[in-house]
Amino acid sequence: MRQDEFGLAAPPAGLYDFSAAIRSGIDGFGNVTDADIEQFHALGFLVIHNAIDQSAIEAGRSGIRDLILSRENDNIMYEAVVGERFHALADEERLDSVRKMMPVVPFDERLKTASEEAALLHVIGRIMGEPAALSQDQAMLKPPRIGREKPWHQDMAYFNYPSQTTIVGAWIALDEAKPENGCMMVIPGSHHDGPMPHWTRRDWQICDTDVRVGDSVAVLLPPGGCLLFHCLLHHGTPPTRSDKRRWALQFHYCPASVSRLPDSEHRLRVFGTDGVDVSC
Ligand SMILES: O=C(O)CCC(=O)C(=O)O
Repeated sequence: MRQDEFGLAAPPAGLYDFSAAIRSGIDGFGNVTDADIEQFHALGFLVIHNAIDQSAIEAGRSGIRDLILSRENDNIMYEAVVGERFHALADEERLDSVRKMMPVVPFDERLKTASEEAALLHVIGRIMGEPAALSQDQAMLKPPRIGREKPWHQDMAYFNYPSQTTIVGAWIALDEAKPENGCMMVIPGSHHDGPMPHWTRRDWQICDTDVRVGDSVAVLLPPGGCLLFHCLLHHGTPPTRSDKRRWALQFHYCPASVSRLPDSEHRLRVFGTDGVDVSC
């Protein structure tokens, strides 16, 4: 397996191809038309710019900042290259060492407010054909220079729900997200392929050789932009060596009438038994 400059497992060369990119988006949730909803079902995603305004962006950033700096927060996953040094870092270094926090909504009113944004819930409800309920919430961060990849995967491989459930992810950029600093990459229409086997490699992921790299598209987002995506859409994010921080909030919503399954038995049967005890 290839290694990166930190001695960690690296993606094969060419796994993230930035030659195709989406730079535009619908201007605000209020302008999502019925044709856009149909497009979501056809392509498995929708890009919205100005999904949240500047004050909501600032609120999201300060909510995340306060959680990272809180010494009582047990939900922090820091970069492997930082390791146990994390606990002794000064505040500014700490901010640029965290990869993920989950959950965040129960611990910060500003992030809870972001997850309950009425216009967002309304669009997701239109996609699902019924009211949406929050099922998972995360801060997804790529620290400058060291942010690791999230290999190609389907989010449904991490969720214990009946197979036909349409769970929708909302990935909201708090910083500009582009290929250099690890933006989201998607394979349009791949949700129609159904569940793919996942394997424990660099993560719980689709096998690198099963990724249709030539069909992939980078989704460039300005701060406040949002990618809505289907839980079976193939997606991932490349590693970053950029000096630019990439912070995002990620909320997953399920149809309010659907309940989580009591255990992972069904999910492992569908996606493969490597996935015991994983969380997205
Ligand atoms: O934000 C990232 O880097 C990865 C997000 C993602 O694809 C996920 O958590 O499912």
